[in-house]
Amino acid sequence: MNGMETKAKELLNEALHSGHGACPGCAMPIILRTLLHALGEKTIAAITAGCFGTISGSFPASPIKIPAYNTPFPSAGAAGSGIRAALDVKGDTETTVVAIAGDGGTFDIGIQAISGAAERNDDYIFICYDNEAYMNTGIQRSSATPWGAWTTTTPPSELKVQPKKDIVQIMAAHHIPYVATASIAYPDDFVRKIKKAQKIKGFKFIYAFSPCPVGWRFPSEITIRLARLAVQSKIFPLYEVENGERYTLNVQPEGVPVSEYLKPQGRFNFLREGDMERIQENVDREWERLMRRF
Ligand SMILES: Cc1ncc(C[n+]2csc(CCOP(=O)(O)OP(=O)(O)O)c2C)c(N)n1
Ligand SMILES: [Mg+2]
Repeated sequence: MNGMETKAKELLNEALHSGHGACPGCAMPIILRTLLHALGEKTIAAITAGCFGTISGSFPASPIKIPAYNTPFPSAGAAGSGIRAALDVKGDTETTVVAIAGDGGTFDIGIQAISGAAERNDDYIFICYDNEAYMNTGIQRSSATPWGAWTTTTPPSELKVQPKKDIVQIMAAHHIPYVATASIAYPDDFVRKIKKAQKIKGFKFIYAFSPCPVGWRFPSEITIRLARLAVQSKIFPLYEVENGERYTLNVQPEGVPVSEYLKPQGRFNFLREGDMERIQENVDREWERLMRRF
């Protein structure tokens, strides 16, 4: 085989092909590619309405190699449980089931089915990709939108005043075998967590940070840098929680000022005097609260 043929074969072996519907600079194709690489092709996905649904394609055209079921907005949790149950009836214990939903489909409308699946300890992986708003329908705020952010439903005169919901603690409080946060800026850590989750029996929750150039108003070439700054400024800590009690910190942040992460994003252009300091104090307080659990 010559070099071209080898390259072509490699591309055909990719579980995510080009031609997906993501915007330039979107974190999701990177999340999806990482996920599919780590899980392998013996995987079935349930994907909610949201940007991920458009990226993974509309029937009959799909850029992903694995079978995927597009679910209604609230139903990724229920679909994951159902697919697992159907495979169990068929005696198929080999296939990995993964349910994928955005912050809206997880924190908000999807939470009851996810909580139910977690409580029953259904055997599949749930991935929440958090782009901190309802992006697919036009950047409306969700309960994952951070304090002080602009969205189309939190205009400059009424920026978000509620803090972000702490979904990791909510899921850890279900005492499921595995909860982990993940970032595309730390791909080895991301892959390790997916592979680890795949080996554990029961309900696994992986929470992936997903910067969105369109909704957060930043240039598409700095997606990975922002993802890294979120970790290094302690805004998005990388850690694992096993059985609701065993905490492991995976990356020790440098403690970069939050302003370095916030300033490149137009959604934070409307912060008033003193707001930046207020966000910094809040991040420091949350970090100390989290560290007490380790
Ligand atoms: C019951 C219901 N309400 C509203 C919608 C419209 N809708 C489709 S996707 C979406 C937002 C999804 O937000 P999120 O889960 O954060 O995913 P993102 O679009 O950000 O990727 C909404 C409101 C719907 N499909 N079903
Ligand atoms: Mg979203």
